[in-house]
Amino acid sequence: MRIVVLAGGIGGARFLRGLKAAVPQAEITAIGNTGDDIHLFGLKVCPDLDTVMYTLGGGINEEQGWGRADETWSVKEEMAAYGVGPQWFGLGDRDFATHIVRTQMIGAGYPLSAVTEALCQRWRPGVRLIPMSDDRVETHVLVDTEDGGRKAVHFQEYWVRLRAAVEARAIVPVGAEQAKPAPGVLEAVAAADVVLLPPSNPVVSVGTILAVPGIREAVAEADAPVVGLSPIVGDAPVRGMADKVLAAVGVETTAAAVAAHYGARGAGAGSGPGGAESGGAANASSGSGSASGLLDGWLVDTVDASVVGEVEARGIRCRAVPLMMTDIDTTAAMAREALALAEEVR
Ligand code: GDP
Ligand code: FO1
Ligand code: CA
Repeated sequence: MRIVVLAGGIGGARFLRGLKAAVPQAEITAIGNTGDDIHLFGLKVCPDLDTVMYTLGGGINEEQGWGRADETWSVKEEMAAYGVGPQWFGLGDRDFATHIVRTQMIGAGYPLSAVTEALCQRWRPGVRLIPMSDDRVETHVLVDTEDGGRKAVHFQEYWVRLRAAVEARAIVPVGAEQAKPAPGVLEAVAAADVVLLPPSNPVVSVGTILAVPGIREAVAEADAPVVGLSPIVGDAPVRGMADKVLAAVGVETTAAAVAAHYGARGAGAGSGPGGAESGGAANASSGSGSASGLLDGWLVDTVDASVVGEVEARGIRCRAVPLMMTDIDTTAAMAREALALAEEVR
């Protein structure tokens, strides 16, 4: 079975780990979000790709969910001693090596997809990890300034330095419109037996991937069923800042509203990406020109069972099952439920 997953960082990575355990024989392609990428200290850092690679390859700091296990911080301390920042972004020594290899290869002319493949030869994540694009895309967040104006900050600055404590007015995936899907992305979606939207951030992870022209259309038109798992449980993101960035695109923080945002396949996208009601917010996914939504099926957590009828009324098959990724077994059970729902709607 060929499974394609549009993956962000922690949510995507943990789901993929459960999916691998659930269907060890499957050929899994993870299409990774690169909108979180940032250039620091002259190096290219790809947080979501690395989170997937380290999580599946056994190198992740489990408690944190990002960065390397057994990390040390000498390089960062030495940089600070030279007065070179930023201090607010935690790059550890082991992680630095990844960014040095990546930046060196890009400097030598290799595209990010080839670099990612090379890095994965060490980590052997057991899935094919492809960045959404080889072209540079950077998610920026529009925030208010003290003098009553607005400014755009890099997503990492919004999340890590500002701790998402200020309101996000709009989300802008800078460069997405000009970006092309990386080699293999559209082919993988077209050849898939199932496409899964994991419990990743619907705006700054999945939304950014879908903002690369061609990817959203490929998913909407895939022969395979498309099933998503809600990243919102009990009207709250389990972790992270999904509530803040959903508000920026005019979507409520509920499992039902996220389903409506993605929209039903074959129907108008409702409030969702590319839909007429996307509110003019500069969300990644607006303006694609495609009328169709994305979902055939949607899983919500059992605490959100009351929204099943509302989601089904939109033409999306919906089931309520436990969606907390507490360990690999519970996550594998989630993956099996998603695949069972895909069979139901096929
Ligand atoms: P990021 O790039 O590290 O932010 O990770 P993703 O975009 O892949 O996933 C982040 C999203 O995962 C957050 O919006 C959370 O709501 C969601 N999430 C994290 N842990 C869980 C979980 O155990 N269950 C569910 N359903 N969602 C989760
Ligand atoms: N998240 C933090 O909250 N603080 C950090 O200092 C930080 C550093 C960092 C370095 C490398 C990396 O791959 C990820 C890192 N993250 C850090 C996580 C990252 O900012 C975000 O969680 C994701 O980009 C959100 O999608
Ligand atoms: Ca991310």
